[in-house]
Parts: sequence; structure tokens; C-alpha cells
Amino acid sequence: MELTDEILSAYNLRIADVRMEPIGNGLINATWRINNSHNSYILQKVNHQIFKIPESIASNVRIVADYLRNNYPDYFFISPIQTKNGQEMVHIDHDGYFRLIPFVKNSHTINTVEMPQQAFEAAKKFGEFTRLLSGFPVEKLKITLPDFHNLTLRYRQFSEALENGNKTRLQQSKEYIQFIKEQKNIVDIYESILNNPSFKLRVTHHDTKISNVLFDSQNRGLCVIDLDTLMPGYFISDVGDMIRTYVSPVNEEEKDLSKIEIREAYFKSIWDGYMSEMGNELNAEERRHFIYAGKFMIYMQAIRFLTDHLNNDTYYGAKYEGQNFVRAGNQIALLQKLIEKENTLKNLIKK
Ligand code: GN1
Ligand code: MG
Repeated sequence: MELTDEILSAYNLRIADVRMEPIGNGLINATWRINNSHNSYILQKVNHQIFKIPESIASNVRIVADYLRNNYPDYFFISPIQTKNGQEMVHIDHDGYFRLIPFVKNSHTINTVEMPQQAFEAAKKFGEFTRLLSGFPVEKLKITLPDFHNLTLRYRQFSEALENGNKTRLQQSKEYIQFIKEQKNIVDIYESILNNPSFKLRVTHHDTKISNVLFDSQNRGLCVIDLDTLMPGYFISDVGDMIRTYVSPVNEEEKDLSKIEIREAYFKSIWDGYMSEMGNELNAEERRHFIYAGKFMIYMQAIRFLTDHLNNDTYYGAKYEGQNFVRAGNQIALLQKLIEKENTLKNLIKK
């Protein structure tokens, strides 16, 4: 992307004074680090093909920031920098929506979890975030992505792709399709959760991967970032994505499935970190679904990647032929390994 003065001048910055480099590895938004001689910033272009109303993200962040500032003034929370006209974003015609965020000094992000301590810290940060917002009126949050973690709908989209998808790819994906159909009980349990009054709608991050936590130089968690999908939700979304992305030493792009592993110590650290904050919030019925959370998110991600592959990569795109097929196979292997270890994991978190 070309950085234009139209974007920067909204923040009283000038293109001639800054250096810019792309950072991050998100699949949806694009991110750059911008430096001038005094300061460092993060610039993000919000993908408005996906987030159709970017203003609703800005609104959510604003009301949550206000609540946290009023109730927990010491809590470290990063909001976008306002433009000189007091706006949270800049809209450039025919280009899109941009936001500027201050870069937190001495912070860094990581892309893979290499120590259980990192899993603990991240889980604690996400748990703390939900806990501090337990008194926040969750219905005030705007829905930035309708049906984002609606597994019933994801399964329906998968079924539609089985009818209308790319014929060659359907043929090639037979085994994966079969596996997904066999695990349909994961959808049934999700539907029972929707009807279970013990499950509470909470302020949910919905994208708890490790690169959405800032760490300090001692590997302590500083704060959570990327609030695009901040919406009312169930704890299984946040805990599930942590299990999905912290427990295996390799991520969803890995082609060598033998490298996928369920690292028990990392799973235990997610439990310890999350429960250190949410222990008094989650009831027995919710806790009973802690491992299910992992199954729910891994299964949903396998479905989403495979559906996209069958639909010719229209959502995630593909950097090489078959990338979403690889990702789906990776997530299926991860789910299989999680199911194999379920009893061992249960014993780890038994009180
Ligand atoms: C997308 O853009 P990113 O990487 O933060 C996706 C998540 C998936 C993830 C898989 C809005 O997140 O739901 O889990 O890719 N976000 C959206 O890597 O679809
Ligand atoms: Mg994200």
C-alpha cells in the first residue's frame, strides 16, 4: 500500500517525516509500523469487505475504554489516537478505513508460544479483560461481524459448499468432509449451550491468538490488542482459540502434520492463567466445557478453512494453490489429537 499524506495529515503527521514497514501476520487487516524521529505508531487498514461497518468497531472500543477508565483507572488499555477532527478513524474514498494506534514502548508480540509462561500470561490477560468488564452492559456492544462464532451457521455454509462448491476440490476433500460430518456432535453441543441458561453472555474478545497480547521484556503480559471482534459471546470462544493456537508448537500453516502436538503443560497454563482471573466468574457448568471450548474453535476453524477452499478461497484468499486445504487438514489433525488426549487433559484440571 502507498502511504498517503491524506491519511497522515489527519493526525498532523507528514509522509516526508516517517518511515513505514509492514508488520503482523493477520489474515484480514493490514498493519504497518510507522516511525518518525519522536514517536512510533501502528497504522491499520480495516478490511471493510469483512467489517462492513468499521464505525461499530470504533464505537465498541470507545465505550469499553470509557468504562475501564472510569472503573479501573490503572488498567492499561490502548485506544486509537483521535484524528485532529476528533475521529477514531480516517476514511479515504476508494481506499478504505485507517486507524492509528500508539506503539507501546518496550513491548513486543510473539507469533508462537514457546514457553508455558507465555500461555499463562496471555490467558491471564484475556481473563482479566473479561473479568473487569463483567459489570459492563454487554448488550451495548455493536455486532461488528454478525454470526462470527455461530457454529450452526458455519456448518450450514459448509453443507452449502458441499452442494455448490468447486467439483474438483470436493472430490479431493472427501476424507476431510467425512471427518467433519462425523464430528457433528460438536455442533449439537454448541446448540445445547445456546439453550443453557448457565452460559452467560460476556464481553468476549473473539480472537485470542498469541499475537494479540503485548508482552514486556520479562515476558509478562502487558495488555490485549485487536478489538475488532469485541462482541457479546461465550467464554468458549476465547478459551477455545487459546487452546487452538497456544497448545501446539506449530500453527495452522504447518504442512507436516507430525509436528502438531498437544502440549499438556501449555494447556494447563491456559487453565491456570485464565482461571486466576475468571475463577470466580465461570460457573460449574461452564467449567465443564473448558476442553470442549478447544474442540469448538478448532472444529469451527477447520470448517471455515475447508468451506473457503471449496468456495475457491473467496474469504481467506490463498498465497499458493490449496493453502486453505492445508490449513483445514492441519486443524483436523489438531482436533484429532485433542480428542485423543481429552481424558489426560481432564485430569490436569480436575480440582
Ligand atoms: C482471522 O485476521 P486474523 O488472523 O486476526 C479470522 C479469525 C481466524 C483467523 C485464523 C475476522 O483472524 O476468525 O481464527 O483468521 N478473523 C476473521 O488465522 O475472520
Ligand atoms: Mg484479528
